[in-house]
Amino acid sequence: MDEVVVVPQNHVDAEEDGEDGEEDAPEAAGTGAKKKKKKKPKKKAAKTEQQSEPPRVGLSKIFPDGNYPEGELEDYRDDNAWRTTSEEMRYNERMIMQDPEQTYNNIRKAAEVHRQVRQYARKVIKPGMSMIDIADTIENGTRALVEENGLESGVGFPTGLSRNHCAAHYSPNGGDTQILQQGDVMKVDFGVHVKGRILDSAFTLTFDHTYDKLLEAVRAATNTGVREAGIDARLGEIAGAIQETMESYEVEINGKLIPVKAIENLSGHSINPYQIHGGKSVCLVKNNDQTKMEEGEYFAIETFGSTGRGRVVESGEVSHYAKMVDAPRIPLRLTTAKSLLKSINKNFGTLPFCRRYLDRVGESKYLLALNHLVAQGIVQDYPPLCDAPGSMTAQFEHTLLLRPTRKEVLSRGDDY
Ligand code: HZT
Ligand code: MN
Ligand code: MN
Repeated sequence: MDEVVVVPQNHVDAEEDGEDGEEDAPEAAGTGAKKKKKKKPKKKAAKTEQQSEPPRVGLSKIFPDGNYPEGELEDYRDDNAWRTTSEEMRYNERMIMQDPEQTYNNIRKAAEVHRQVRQYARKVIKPGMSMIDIADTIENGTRALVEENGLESGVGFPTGLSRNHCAAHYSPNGGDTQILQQGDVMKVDFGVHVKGRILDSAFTLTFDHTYDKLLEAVRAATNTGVREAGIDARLGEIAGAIQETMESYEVEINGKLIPVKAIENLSGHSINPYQIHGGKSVCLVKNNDQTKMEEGEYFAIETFGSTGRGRVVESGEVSHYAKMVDAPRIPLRLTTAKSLLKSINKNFGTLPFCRRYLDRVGESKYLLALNHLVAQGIVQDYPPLCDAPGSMTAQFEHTLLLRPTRKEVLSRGDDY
Protein backbone atom coordinates (compact mmCIF):
# COMPACT_ATOMS: atom_id res chain seq x y z
CA MET A 1 0.00 0.00 0.00
CA ASP A 2 1.16 3.50 -0.80
CA GLU A 3 1.43 6.05 1.94
CA VAL A 4 -0.10 9.46 1.74
CA VAL A 5 2.66 11.85 0.77
CA VAL A 6 2.92 15.31 2.20
CA VAL A 7 3.05 17.88 -0.55
CA PRO A 8 6.39 19.68 -0.59
CA GLN A 9 5.66 23.31 0.25
CA ASN A 10 9.09 24.84 -0.28
CA HIS A 11 10.09 22.98 -3.34
CA VAL A 12 13.18 23.94 -5.27
CA ASP A 13 12.39 24.82 -8.81
CA ALA A 14 14.45 22.88 -11.32
CA GLU A 15 15.32 26.19 -12.94
CA GLU A 16 16.96 27.48 -9.79
CA ASP A 17 19.34 24.66 -9.00
CA GLY A 18 20.38 24.77 -12.65
CA GLU A 19 22.87 21.92 -12.54
CA ASP A 20 23.70 20.60 -15.92
CA GLY A 21 22.49 17.10 -16.69
CA GLU A 22 19.63 17.47 -14.23
CA GLU A 23 16.22 16.10 -15.07
CA ASP A 24 13.71 18.52 -16.48
CA ALA A 25 11.16 20.07 -14.21
CA PRO A 26 8.45 17.53 -13.51
CA GLU A 27 5.54 19.56 -14.87
CA ALA A 28 5.35 17.54 -18.08
CA ALA A 29 4.25 19.94 -20.77
CA GLY A 30 1.88 18.36 -23.20
CA THR A 31 3.95 18.81 -26.29
CA GLY A 32 7.27 19.99 -27.48
CA ALA A 33 5.41 23.02 -28.83
CA LYS A 34 6.22 25.42 -26.03
CA LYS A 35 9.32 23.84 -24.65
CA LYS A 36 11.12 26.31 -22.47
CA LYS A 37 14.85 26.74 -22.36
CA LYS A 38 16.32 26.62 -18.92
CA LYS A 39 19.52 28.50 -19.54
CA LYS A 40 18.48 31.95 -18.31
CA PRO A 41 16.40 31.91 -15.14
CA LYS A 42 13.53 34.11 -16.24
CA LYS A 43 10.38 34.90 -14.32
CA LYS A 44 8.99 31.71 -12.93
CA ALA A 45 5.44 30.56 -13.56
CA ALA A 46 3.38 31.12 -10.42
CA LYS A 47 2.97 27.44 -9.61
CA THR A 48 2.05 26.90 -6.00
CA GLU A 49 2.77 23.17 -5.91
CA GLN A 50 4.58 20.51 -7.85
CA GLN A 51 3.90 16.82 -8.24
CA SER A 52 5.06 14.37 -5.54
CA GLU A 53 6.58 10.91 -5.91
CA PRO A 54 4.59 8.73 -6.00
CA PRO A 55 2.17 11.14 -7.72
CA ARG A 56 -0.49 12.17 -5.20
CA VAL A 57 -1.06 15.91 -5.76
CA GLY A 58 -4.44 16.60 -7.36
CA LEU A 59 -4.05 18.53 -10.60
CA SER A 60 -6.32 21.38 -9.47
CA LYS A 61 -3.50 22.24 -7.03
CA ILE A 62 -0.95 22.35 -9.81
CA PHE A 63 -3.20 24.23 -12.26
CA PRO A 64 -5.11 26.51 -9.88
CA ASP A 65 -6.65 28.58 -12.70
CA GLY A 66 -8.38 25.44 -14.00
CA ASN A 67 -6.73 25.65 -17.42
CA TYR A 68 -4.97 22.45 -18.40
CA PRO A 69 -2.36 22.26 -21.18
CA GLU A 70 -3.49 21.74 -24.75
CA GLY A 71 -2.38 18.61 -26.53
CA GLU A 72 -0.36 18.63 -29.72
CA LEU A 73 -2.09 20.75 -32.33
CA GLU A 74 -2.17 19.90 -36.01
CA ASP A 75 -3.80 22.02 -38.71
CA TYR A 76 -6.19 20.31 -41.09
CA ARG A 77 -4.93 19.93 -44.64
CA ASP A 78 -6.21 20.31 -48.19
CA ASP A 79 -10.00 20.88 -48.38
CA ASN A 80 -10.13 21.62 -44.64
CA ALA A 81 -7.16 23.99 -44.38
CA TRP A 82 -9.57 26.97 -44.13
CA ARG A 83 -10.85 25.78 -40.75
CA THR A 84 -7.85 26.95 -38.70
CA THR A 85 -8.42 30.63 -39.49
CA SER A 86 -12.20 30.58 -40.01
CA GLU A 87 -13.89 33.20 -37.81
CA GLU A 88 -17.00 31.02 -37.59
CA MET A 89 -15.07 27.94 -36.44
CA ARG A 90 -13.15 29.96 -33.85
CA TYR A 91 -16.43 31.32 -32.54
CA ASN A 92 -17.81 27.77 -32.27
CA GLU A 93 -14.83 26.80 -30.14
CA ARG A 94 -15.27 29.75 -27.79
CA MET A 95 -18.85 28.62 -27.22
CA ILE A 96 -17.72 25.02 -26.53
CA MET A 97 -15.11 26.22 -24.00
CA GLN A 98 -17.79 28.13 -22.08
CA ASP A 99 -20.03 25.08 -21.64
CA PRO A 100 -18.89 23.14 -18.54
CA GLU A 101 -20.06 19.86 -20.09
CA GLN A 102 -18.36 20.51 -23.42
CA THR A 103 -15.18 22.37 -22.52
CA TYR A 104 -11.93 20.80 -23.64
CA ASN A 105 -10.59 21.40 -20.12
CA ASN A 106 -12.20 18.13 -18.99
CA ILE A 107 -10.33 15.91 -21.43
CA ARG A 108 -7.16 18.04 -21.10
CA LYS A 109 -7.11 17.44 -17.35
CA ALA A 110 -7.52 13.71 -17.99
CA ALA A 111 -4.67 13.88 -20.50
CA GLU A 112 -2.34 15.66 -18.07
CA VAL A 113 -3.14 13.03 -15.42
CA HIS A 114 -2.23 10.34 -17.96
CA ARG A 115 1.13 12.00 -18.78
CA GLN A 116 2.11 12.43 -15.14
CA VAL A 117 1.03 8.94 -14.10
CA ARG A 118 2.75 7.25 -17.02
CA GLN A 119 5.95 9.24 -16.45
CA TYR A 120 6.06 7.76 -12.95
CA ALA A 121 4.97 4.30 -14.17
CA ARG A 122 7.78 4.21 -16.75
CA LYS A 123 10.26 5.04 -14.00
CA VAL A 124 9.20 2.52 -11.35
CA ILE A 125 7.78 -0.50 -13.19
CA LYS A 126 10.49 -3.16 -13.16
CA PRO A 127 10.69 -6.93 -13.66
CA GLY A 128 9.98 -8.64 -10.34
CA MET A 129 6.93 -6.50 -9.58
CA SER A 130 3.60 -8.29 -9.35
CA MET A 131 0.90 -7.43 -11.84
CA ILE A 132 -1.32 -6.30 -8.97
CA ASP A 133 1.36 -3.91 -7.66
CA ILE A 134 1.75 -2.46 -11.16
CA ALA A 135 -2.00 -1.94 -11.55
CA ASP A 136 -2.18 -0.34 -8.08
CA THR A 137 0.71 1.98 -8.91
CA ILE A 138 -1.13 3.29 -11.95
CA GLU A 139 -4.61 3.38 -10.49
CA ASN A 140 -3.61 4.99 -7.16
CA GLY A 141 -1.80 7.71 -9.11
CA THR A 142 -4.75 8.25 -11.42
CA ARG A 143 -7.30 8.42 -8.59
CA ALA A 144 -5.25 11.01 -6.70
CA LEU A 145 -4.30 13.26 -9.62
CA VAL A 146 -7.76 13.31 -11.21
CA GLU A 147 -9.26 13.94 -7.73
CA GLU A 148 -11.60 10.99 -8.01
CA ASN A 149 -15.17 11.93 -7.17
CA GLY A 150 -17.90 9.36 -7.74
CA LEU A 151 -18.93 9.33 -11.40
CA GLU A 152 -17.68 12.91 -11.88
CA SER A 153 -14.03 11.94 -12.31
CA GLY A 154 -11.82 8.89 -11.88
CA VAL A 155 -10.32 5.89 -13.57
CA GLY A 156 -11.70 5.59 -17.12
CA PHE A 157 -11.42 1.81 -17.47
CA PRO A 158 -9.38 -1.07 -16.02
CA THR A 159 -5.61 -0.89 -16.37
CA GLY A 160 -4.59 -3.23 -19.16
CA LEU A 161 -1.25 -4.96 -18.54
CA SER A 162 -1.30 -7.54 -21.33
CA ARG A 163 2.02 -9.29 -21.94
CA ASN A 164 3.76 -10.95 -24.87
CA HIS A 165 1.32 -12.74 -27.22
CA CYS A 166 -1.60 -11.20 -25.35
CA ALA A 167 -2.43 -7.84 -26.88
CA ALA A 168 -5.30 -6.40 -24.85
CA HIS A 169 -7.75 -6.65 -21.96
CA TYR A 170 -5.71 -8.55 -19.38
CA SER A 171 -5.82 -6.93 -15.96
CA PRO A 172 -5.02 -8.91 -12.81
CA ASN A 173 -7.98 -10.17 -10.81
CA GLY A 174 -7.72 -10.38 -7.01
CA GLY A 175 -5.30 -13.13 -5.95
CA ASP A 176 -3.32 -12.99 -9.20
CA THR A 177 0.30 -13.93 -8.42
CA GLN A 178 1.91 -13.25 -11.81
CA ILE A 179 5.20 -11.37 -11.81
CA LEU A 180 6.58 -9.16 -14.56
CA GLN A 181 9.56 -10.84 -16.27
CA GLN A 182 12.70 -9.30 -17.80
CA GLY A 183 11.87 -10.60 -21.30
CA ASP A 184 8.24 -9.43 -21.25
CA VAL A 185 6.64 -7.08 -23.76
CA MET A 186 3.91 -5.38 -21.72
CA LYS A 187 1.16 -3.12 -23.06
CA VAL A 188 0.24 -0.53 -20.43
CA ASP A 189 -3.22 0.69 -21.40
CA PHE A 190 -4.97 2.91 -18.86
CA GLY A 191 -7.75 5.46 -18.83
CA VAL A 192 -8.71 8.63 -17.00
CA HIS A 193 -12.05 10.42 -17.17
CA VAL A 194 -13.30 13.86 -16.17
CA LYS A 195 -17.08 14.31 -16.37
CA GLY A 196 -17.28 11.23 -18.58
CA ARG A 197 -14.68 12.43 -21.08
CA ILE A 198 -12.39 9.40 -21.31
CA LEU A 199 -8.70 9.69 -22.14
CA ASP A 200 -7.59 6.34 -23.57
CA SER A 201 -3.87 5.98 -24.18
CA ALA A 202 -1.37 3.12 -24.15
CA PHE A 203 2.31 2.35 -24.59
CA THR A 204 4.51 -0.74 -24.57
CA LEU A 205 7.23 -1.49 -22.02
CA THR A 206 10.23 -3.77 -22.58
CA PHE A 207 13.37 -4.29 -20.53
CA ASP A 208 15.81 -5.36 -23.20
CA HIS A 209 16.37 -4.43 -26.83
CA THR A 210 15.18 -7.56 -28.69
CA TYR A 211 11.85 -6.02 -29.66
CA ASP A 212 12.92 -2.42 -30.30
CA LYS A 213 12.01 -2.72 -34.01
CA LEU A 214 8.56 -4.08 -33.16
CA LEU A 215 7.92 -1.11 -30.88
CA GLU A 216 9.26 1.28 -33.51
CA ALA A 217 6.87 -0.20 -36.12
CA VAL A 218 3.86 0.20 -33.86
CA ARG A 219 4.80 3.69 -32.68
CA ALA A 220 5.16 4.73 -36.34
CA ALA A 221 1.88 3.05 -37.34
CA THR A 222 -0.02 4.84 -34.58
CA ASN A 223 1.54 8.14 -35.66
CA THR A 224 0.38 7.40 -39.20
CA GLY A 225 -3.15 6.87 -37.92
CA VAL A 226 -2.98 10.11 -35.94
CA ARG A 227 -1.68 11.99 -39.00
CA GLU A 228 -4.34 10.57 -41.35
CA ALA A 229 -7.21 11.26 -38.93
CA GLY A 230 -9.27 14.35 -39.66
CA ILE A 231 -12.71 15.71 -40.42
CA ASP A 232 -14.12 13.78 -43.44
CA ALA A 233 -11.25 11.24 -43.40
CA ARG A 234 -12.50 7.77 -44.37
CA LEU A 235 -11.95 5.00 -41.84
CA GLY A 236 -10.99 2.41 -44.48
CA GLU A 237 -8.28 4.65 -45.91
CA ILE A 238 -6.80 5.45 -42.51
CA ALA A 239 -6.61 1.70 -41.91
CA GLY A 240 -4.73 1.18 -45.18
CA ALA A 241 -2.15 3.81 -44.23
CA ILE A 242 -1.69 2.24 -40.78
CA GLN A 243 -1.14 -1.20 -42.29
CA GLU A 244 1.34 0.12 -44.83
CA THR A 245 3.49 1.76 -42.14
CA MET A 246 3.29 -1.24 -39.80
CA GLU A 247 4.17 -3.81 -42.42
CA SER A 248 7.19 -1.89 -43.72
CA TYR A 249 9.07 -3.14 -40.63
CA GLU A 250 10.66 -6.44 -39.68
CA VAL A 251 12.27 -7.63 -36.48
CA GLU A 252 15.25 -9.95 -36.11
CA ILE A 253 14.75 -12.69 -33.53
CA ASN A 254 17.45 -15.34 -33.04
CA GLY A 255 18.98 -14.42 -36.39
CA LYS A 256 15.66 -14.78 -38.21
CA LEU A 257 13.84 -11.86 -39.86
CA ILE A 258 10.15 -11.79 -38.90
CA PRO A 259 7.73 -9.41 -40.67
CA VAL A 260 5.65 -7.20 -38.37
CA LYS A 261 1.92 -7.70 -38.97
CA ALA A 262 -0.89 -5.33 -38.12
CA ILE A 263 -3.41 -7.25 -35.99
CA GLU A 264 -6.38 -7.54 -38.33
CA ASN A 265 -9.15 -7.94 -35.76
CA LEU A 266 -8.24 -5.14 -33.35
CA SER A 267 -9.17 -1.51 -33.90
CA GLY A 268 -9.26 2.05 -32.65
CA HIS A 269 -12.61 3.64 -31.86
CA SER A 270 -14.59 6.79 -31.34
CA ILE A 271 -15.32 7.74 -27.71
CA ASN A 272 -18.56 9.26 -26.38
CA PRO A 273 -19.21 10.61 -22.89
CA TYR A 274 -19.13 7.64 -20.46
CA GLN A 275 -18.95 5.30 -23.49
CA ILE A 276 -15.52 3.91 -24.35
CA HIS A 277 -16.70 2.60 -27.72
CA GLY A 278 -18.61 5.40 -29.42
CA GLY A 279 -19.71 3.37 -32.45
CA LYS A 280 -17.00 3.96 -35.07
CA SER A 281 -14.06 1.57 -35.44
CA VAL A 282 -10.70 2.29 -37.07
CA CYS A 283 -9.34 -1.04 -38.32
CA LEU A 284 -5.62 -1.69 -38.77
CA VAL A 285 -5.83 -3.28 -42.21
CA LYS A 286 -7.05 -1.84 -45.51
CA ASN A 287 -10.80 -2.18 -46.04
CA ASN A 288 -13.71 -0.55 -47.84
CA ASP A 289 -15.26 1.25 -44.87
CA GLN A 290 -16.39 4.61 -46.32
CA THR A 291 -17.49 5.97 -42.91
CA LYS A 292 -16.06 9.43 -42.27
CA MET A 293 -14.70 11.04 -39.13
CA GLU A 294 -16.74 14.11 -38.17
CA GLU A 295 -16.26 17.48 -36.48
CA GLY A 296 -16.35 17.31 -32.69
CA GLU A 297 -15.63 13.58 -32.44
CA TYR A 298 -13.14 12.06 -30.01
CA PHE A 299 -11.09 9.10 -31.27
CA ALA A 300 -8.73 6.59 -29.69
CA ILE A 301 -6.20 5.82 -32.40
CA GLU A 302 -4.51 2.58 -31.39
CA THR A 303 -2.48 0.13 -33.39
CA PHE A 304 -1.12 -3.30 -32.55
CA GLY A 305 1.76 -5.05 -34.28
CA SER A 306 2.58 -8.73 -33.96
CA THR A 307 5.35 -11.18 -34.79
CA GLY A 308 2.67 -13.90 -34.96
CA ARG A 309 -0.43 -14.49 -37.08
CA GLY A 310 -1.66 -10.92 -36.74
CA ARG A 311 -4.97 -12.14 -35.40
CA VAL A 312 -6.20 -12.39 -31.80
CA VAL A 313 -8.59 -14.78 -30.10
CA GLU A 314 -10.25 -14.54 -26.70
CA SER A 315 -8.14 -16.41 -24.16
CA GLY A 316 -7.92 -16.64 -20.38
CA GLU A 317 -9.85 -15.42 -17.37
CA VAL A 318 -11.98 -12.31 -17.90
CA SER A 319 -11.18 -9.16 -15.91
CA HIS A 320 -12.82 -6.34 -17.95
CA TYR A 321 -16.58 -5.69 -18.02
CA ALA A 322 -18.92 -2.79 -18.82
CA LYS A 323 -22.62 -2.22 -18.52
CA MET A 324 -24.09 -1.91 -21.99
CA VAL A 325 -25.10 1.63 -22.90
CA ASP A 326 -28.34 0.25 -24.37
CA ALA A 327 -28.82 -2.43 -21.68
CA PRO A 328 -32.28 -3.98 -21.71
CA ARG A 329 -34.23 -3.02 -18.58
CA ILE A 330 -35.54 -6.43 -17.75
CA PRO A 331 -36.68 -7.59 -14.29
CA LEU A 332 -34.01 -9.70 -12.59
CA ARG A 333 -35.19 -12.69 -10.58
CA LEU A 334 -31.76 -13.41 -9.13
CA THR A 335 -31.56 -11.05 -6.14
CA THR A 336 -27.75 -11.14 -6.06
CA ALA A 337 -27.71 -9.99 -9.70
CA LYS A 338 -30.17 -7.23 -8.92
CA SER A 339 -28.04 -5.96 -6.06
CA LEU A 340 -24.81 -6.23 -8.07
CA LEU A 341 -26.38 -4.24 -10.90
CA LYS A 342 -27.34 -1.51 -8.42
CA SER A 343 -23.73 -1.34 -7.29
CA ILE A 344 -22.47 -1.23 -10.90
CA ASN A 345 -24.91 1.59 -11.72
CA LYS A 346 -23.82 3.55 -8.67
CA ASN A 347 -20.08 3.07 -8.97
CA PHE A 348 -19.36 2.74 -12.71
CA GLY A 349 -22.47 3.57 -14.72
CA THR A 350 -21.49 2.58 -18.25
CA LEU A 351 -17.73 2.99 -17.64
CA PRO A 352 -15.74 -0.25 -17.94
CA PHE A 353 -14.71 -1.87 -14.64
CA CYS A 354 -12.86 -4.99 -13.54
CA ARG A 355 -13.21 -7.53 -10.76
CA ARG A 356 -10.68 -5.66 -8.56
CA TYR A 357 -12.87 -2.56 -8.77
CA LEU A 358 -15.86 -4.60 -7.55
CA ASP A 359 -13.69 -5.88 -4.66
CA ARG A 360 -12.69 -2.35 -3.64
CA VAL A 361 -16.30 -1.09 -3.50
CA GLY A 362 -17.05 -3.93 -1.09
CA GLU A 363 -18.56 -6.54 -3.36
CA SER A 364 -17.64 -10.19 -2.76
CA LYS A 365 -18.68 -13.59 -4.15
CA TYR A 366 -20.24 -11.80 -7.12
CA LEU A 367 -19.13 -14.10 -9.95
CA LEU A 368 -22.42 -15.95 -10.40
CA ALA A 369 -24.39 -12.69 -10.38
CA LEU A 370 -21.91 -11.05 -12.75
CA ASN A 371 -22.09 -13.96 -15.18
CA HIS A 372 -25.89 -13.73 -14.99
CA LEU A 373 -25.76 -10.04 -15.99
CA VAL A 374 -23.50 -10.98 -18.90
CA ALA A 375 -25.87 -13.78 -19.97
CA GLN A 376 -28.82 -11.35 -19.79
CA GLY A 377 -27.07 -8.91 -22.13
CA ILE A 378 -26.93 -6.19 -19.46
CA VAL A 379 -23.17 -6.31 -18.93
CA GLN A 380 -20.62 -7.07 -21.64
CA ASP A 381 -17.48 -9.02 -20.84
CA TYR A 382 -14.19 -8.26 -22.59
CA PRO A 383 -11.93 -11.35 -22.38
CA PRO A 384 -8.16 -11.04 -22.90
CA LEU A 385 -7.25 -10.96 -26.61
CA CYS A 386 -4.18 -12.97 -27.60
CA ASP A 387 -2.23 -13.89 -30.72
CA ALA A 388 -0.44 -17.26 -31.08
CA PRO A 389 1.62 -18.36 -28.04
CA GLY A 390 5.30 -17.54 -28.58
CA SER A 391 4.56 -14.45 -30.64
CA MET A 392 5.02 -10.92 -29.33
CA THR A 393 2.60 -8.00 -29.66
CA ALA A 394 3.01 -4.26 -29.07
CA GLN A 395 0.62 -1.31 -28.89
CA PHE A 396 0.65 2.48 -28.89
CA GLU A 397 -2.52 4.52 -28.50
CA HIS A 398 -3.49 8.19 -28.43
CA THR A 399 -6.76 10.00 -27.86
CA LEU A 400 -7.45 12.88 -30.20
CA LEU A 401 -10.17 15.41 -30.74
CA LEU A 402 -11.40 16.78 -34.08
CA ARG A 403 -11.93 20.39 -33.07
CA PRO A 404 -13.68 22.73 -35.54
CA THR A 405 -10.41 24.58 -36.18
CA ARG A 406 -7.74 21.89 -35.87
CA LYS A 407 -6.88 18.41 -34.63
CA GLU A 408 -5.70 18.11 -31.01
CA VAL A 409 -3.70 15.03 -29.99
CA LEU A 410 -4.61 15.16 -26.33
CA SER A 411 -2.41 12.40 -24.93
CA ARG A 412 0.82 13.33 -26.75
CA GLY A 413 3.78 13.59 -24.39
CA ASP A 414 7.55 13.65 -24.59
CA ASP A 415 7.58 9.83 -24.58
CA TYR A 416 5.26 8.91 -27.49
C1 HZT B 1 -13.33 -2.09 -24.06
C2 HZT B 1 -13.30 -2.40 -22.72
C3 HZT B 1 -12.49 -1.67 -21.87
C4 HZT B 1 -12.60 -0.75 -26.04
C5 HZT B 1 -10.47 -0.98 -27.22
C6 HZT B 1 -9.57 -0.65 -26.10
C7 HZT B 1 -8.44 -0.71 -24.30
O1 HZT B 1 -11.20 -3.59 -28.18
C8 HZT B 1 -14.36 -1.04 -30.86
C9 HZT B 1 -13.10 -0.91 -31.14
C10 HZT B 1 -11.71 -0.65 -22.35
C11 HZT B 1 -11.75 -0.37 -23.69
C12 HZT B 1 -12.57 -1.07 -24.56
F1 HZT B 1 -12.46 -1.95 -20.58
N1 HZT B 1 -11.69 -1.59 -26.76
N2 HZT B 1 -8.95 0.51 -25.97
N3 HZT B 1 -8.24 0.47 -24.86
N4 HZT B 1 -9.27 -1.43 -25.07
S1 HZT B 1 -12.29 -2.73 -27.75
C13 HZT B 1 -12.91 -1.95 -29.14
O2 HZT B 1 -13.34 -3.43 -27.03
S2 HZT B 1 -14.53 -1.83 -29.38
C14 HZT B 1 -12.24 -1.44 -30.18
MN1 MN C 1 -6.68 1.76 -24.56
MN1 MN D 1 -8.84 2.26 -27.04
